[in-house]
Amino acid sequence: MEQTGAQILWECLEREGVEVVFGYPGGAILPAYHALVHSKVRHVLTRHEQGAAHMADGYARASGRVGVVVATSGPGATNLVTGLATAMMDSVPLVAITGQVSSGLLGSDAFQEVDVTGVTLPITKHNYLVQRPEQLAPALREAFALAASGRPGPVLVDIAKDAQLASCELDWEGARPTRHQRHLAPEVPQEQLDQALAMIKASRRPIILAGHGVTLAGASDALLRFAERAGIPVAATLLGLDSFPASHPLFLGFMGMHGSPWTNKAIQEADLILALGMRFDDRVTGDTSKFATHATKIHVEIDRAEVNKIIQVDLALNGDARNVLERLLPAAAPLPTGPWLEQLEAMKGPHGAEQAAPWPPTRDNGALGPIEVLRALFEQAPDAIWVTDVGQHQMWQAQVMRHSKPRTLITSGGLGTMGFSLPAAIGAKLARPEAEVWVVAGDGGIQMNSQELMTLVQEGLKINVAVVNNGTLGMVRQWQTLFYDDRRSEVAMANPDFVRLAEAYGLKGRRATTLDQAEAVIREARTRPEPMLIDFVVDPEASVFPIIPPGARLDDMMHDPSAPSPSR
Ligand SMILES: Cc1cc2nc3c(=O)[nH]c(=O)nc-3n(C[C@H](O)[C@H](O)[C@H](O)COP(=O)(O)OP(=O)(O)OC[C@H]3O[C@@H](n4cnc5c(N)ncnc54)[C@H](O)[C@@H]3O)c2cc1C
Ligand SMILES: Cc1ncc(C[n+]2csc(CCOP(=O)(O)OP(=O)(O)O)c2C)c(N)n1
Ligand SMILES: [Mg+2]
Repeated sequence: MEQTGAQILWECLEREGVEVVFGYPGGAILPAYHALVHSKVRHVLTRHEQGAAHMADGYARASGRVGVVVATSGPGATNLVTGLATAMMDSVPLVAITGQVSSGLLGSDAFQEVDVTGVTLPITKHNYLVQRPEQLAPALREAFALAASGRPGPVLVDIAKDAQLASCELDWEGARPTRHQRHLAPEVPQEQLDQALAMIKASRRPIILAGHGVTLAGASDALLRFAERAGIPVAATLLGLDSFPASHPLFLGFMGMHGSPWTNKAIQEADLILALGMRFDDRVTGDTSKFATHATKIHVEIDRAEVNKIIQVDLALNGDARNVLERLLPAAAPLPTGPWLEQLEAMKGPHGAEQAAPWPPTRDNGALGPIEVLRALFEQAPDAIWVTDVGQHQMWQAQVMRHSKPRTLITSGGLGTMGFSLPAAIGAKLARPEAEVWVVAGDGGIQMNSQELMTLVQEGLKINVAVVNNGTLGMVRQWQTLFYDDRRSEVAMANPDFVRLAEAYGLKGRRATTLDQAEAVIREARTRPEPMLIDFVVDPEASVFPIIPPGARLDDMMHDPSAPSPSR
């Protein structure tokens, strides 16, 4: 039976197991929206295509499944660009479907024509321009396979309007994907595993660096068993923070620019580094020429292009982190790491309960301390999914909260996209309806996609939104304070009344200016059935410490000059 390209599109999505897509209609994608009415796929109408892309991203990060976003040609498609780049940087599996002008008009500057495959070439894993209905199923099946296989990432399928309108028979079997096989995880040879085991066995001060790839590989359980069996402490990148239980005695905490001093120091003093699914981002290494110079380095990494890109390693295990760990496990034996673990415990001192050491919790000026707000949130909702925006509040969240399960921290790490959190949280809630979901955003970032509050209400989602409102672009202000003579250039922001803004959209709005109020409104937000936005009015002068100054060594951290001397 012949079907239109538009009908084939939705049937392919259904066969791929897609339950929900996030999108926004327009001229060149109208045939697809016409056919959508007969599809079982749920469509979430957003208020901006950027929001739709981040929702698909949040959906994917919370579930491990491929997120799907739909947009029209021209401005619809260009509005996806930031969302695609965000997903690309953090290895998130997405399929973006865009309408395109009819094939006969391509290249003519037709109404709402943009060369979307050209624009998105560097920010997608692959992309397709479909000009005939017969090309649709092969392109879509391959797009899903590519997005999810090997190192995940976004794939875009641009569909000319005439290909949506014309008809053909759907040949599902004939559209079986093959190209993704080149991206599948290579099998690590046994000799290399044996080499790794010998290196590990010879070490006395080993450390595991757990990254996002641990979660992507579903390797958290294997990591826990391996670390426990061998007695190796585990440090985490921002995107790896939820890959290992933070309350575990072997957990060393957050590494890198705003990580804890003992974690960074441990990396510098280690004699062996086992880096798992992390890509040595510059926020993680500090000065690369002085990074962990005493350590033998093993890198378990699925993407060969990441090996020896930033840090030269002694042994690369090019493959899947879970596969590698599960194959290492049977031969792993307890190492004599007792003295090393004792040394690390002593370095942590009394602050070891948190990922990092943000001293002091509150400046002594009577203002509500942002760190106290993050602590109060975490104390009341330790098992929630935390979806953070970008800036100081993002770093305090990472320092303070202690995740116990994978996929409970969703944040834009590599691109650092302000405006990410609210839409990503909507996607996360749709992926995990049973989970408690919180947004933690700055006053700047929440205004970058605040229109999605309406999507949240229209979809009837219970998500709470914490705005850490310091009345400023805090992270930029902090860099101006510390590294640009405290000259404050374009960082003070006039904000809307966030409580009334929330209420205009149909959420409950509350404000907290003291810790008592903060604790009470968090309690209220958690017990009310409807979504709530809380405006936490916090100290505008607080900075995130410790911090590695630009260009400095990993363990050459700057501490809060006003803080009491910590156990560094
Ligand atoms: C304001 C700000 C401050 C920041 N400060 C810090 C900081 O102090 N510390 C910090 O850590 N980060 C910080 N970041 C985040 C940082 O920029 C990076 O995003 C982060 O360090 C990347 O972590 P990652 O390498 O674990 O994850 P990714 O960048 O997602 O890399 C994952 C790696 O795992 C690989 N992989 C994927 N799947 C598998 C698999 N199945 N098996 C094996 N490998 C796999 C991928 O190929 C990739 O190389 C900050 C970000 C912002 C916005
Ligand atoms: C889209 C985008 N534009 C600019 C930046 C640069 N930037 C990084 S943090 C930051 C300030 C964020 O301010 P706010 O959302 O209020 O959070 P705070 O740092 O105050 O917690 C800016 C402007 C960015 N990361 N993303
Ligand atoms: Mg702010």
